[in-house]
Amino acid sequence: MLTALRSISATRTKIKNIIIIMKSFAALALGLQAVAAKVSYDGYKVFHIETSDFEAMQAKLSDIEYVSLDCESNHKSLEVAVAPQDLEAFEALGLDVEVSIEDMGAEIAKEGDIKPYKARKKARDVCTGLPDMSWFDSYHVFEDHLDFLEDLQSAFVRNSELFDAGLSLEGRPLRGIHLWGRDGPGIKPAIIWHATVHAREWITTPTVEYMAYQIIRDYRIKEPLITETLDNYDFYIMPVINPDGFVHTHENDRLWRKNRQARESSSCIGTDINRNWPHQWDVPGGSSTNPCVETYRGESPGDTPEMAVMTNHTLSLAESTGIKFYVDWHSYSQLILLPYGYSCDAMVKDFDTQMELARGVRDAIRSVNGLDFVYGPTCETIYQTSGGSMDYVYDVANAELSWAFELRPQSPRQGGFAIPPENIIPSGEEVWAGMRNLFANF
Ligand code: 0X9
Ligand code: ZN
Repeated sequence: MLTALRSISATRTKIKNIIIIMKSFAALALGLQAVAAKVSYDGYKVFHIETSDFEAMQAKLSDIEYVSLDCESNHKSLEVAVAPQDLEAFEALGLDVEVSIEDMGAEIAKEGDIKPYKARKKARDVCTGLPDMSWFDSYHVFEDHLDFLEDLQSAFVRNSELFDAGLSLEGRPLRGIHLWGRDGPGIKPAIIWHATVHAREWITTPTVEYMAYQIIRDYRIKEPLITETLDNYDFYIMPVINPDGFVHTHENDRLWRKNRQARESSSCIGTDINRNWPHQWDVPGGSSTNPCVETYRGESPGDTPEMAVMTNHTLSLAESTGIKFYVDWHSYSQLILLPYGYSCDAMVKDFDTQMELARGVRDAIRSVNGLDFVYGPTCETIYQTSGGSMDYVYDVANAELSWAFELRPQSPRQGGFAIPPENIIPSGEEVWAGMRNLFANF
């Protein structure tokens, strides 16, 4: 009997070992695959194409392998990164183009090394207990952003907590930090900031982290404006609301935008979460019904897992305390965007007040590093966007202000989505000045 048990247990151990070995091989294979699958943008050339017929131009480019880097257009132009092997075919089209970036790979290389965030407790600032500012010297992987947020929170334990609003499709947390003032949590109207819904917009993540850091630092030193602001509003800051896409930009494709959802109808992956909000979702012209396009809206309103998480979180705050101010942080092109996205005819009720506030923010931003941000309603200022965050949070969640920002740089010529990490602190400083100006005028 004992022998039988022993032999069963020995067999189990053997099986376990075999499984471990198999798993290791699988992991190795996956690892190799991940390495092998990483897209290189070396030699990709970025072109700016002016056009009076956006769709016809897209059709002309149908045989060319390119990545769409559109960001600033009224659909009067396209920004395309053309693969090196297709450059000849592209040039043969004889289009009237301008070169924005000679080599996309070189721009990505300028983003520098992704430094690990090992420091944690050891790298605290001795006075404030906050993480060391060296965090902002480089870009970081998703897991490190989770750790950084934890470290921020532990420097402000009595006035903050981390929250997971829910999980992404691949099971990663949509994590945020909730900050409150004198009267405790969940009483005052909400200020909600989302960043990195578009995975490749890397500057947005550390920029909002920088501002979270400033709020904590300023409240702790009793800086008057931030003390008053945090005593009157609760902040819910979520630096990465598209974690699967973000991980994909690190591991596979630096220029990935959407989430990582597969669809039965197509072999193309990914839904643009910022076209999936369940409000004015099917207004034609503001999104794509084609799963292969960067602005694919999904099969039905709100059918991404990330959206279920965000609407749930946003609506629960709308019902409990109300929402004072929402921002969806994007990059690039230096814009302050107001509702509406879905229509150029719809106008917010307090248009003049909002424009006045936006002008103040624009001026405050300019006063820091001299950068110009243009402000105005989204549809007119950038292009039509249906199923976008700001329209939902304004109309459905009844936020008093519901904006989007496009952070630095202004143009693709300056790197577009890929800008050196030396931009992180200046970006944080300028929009923080913008936010302070707004808080003073709320
Ligand atoms: O197209 C977008 O979603 C945003 N521009 S980006 O180049 N970063 O992709 C504009 C978003 C503005 N609209 C809303 N947030 N609704
Ligand atoms: Zn974006």
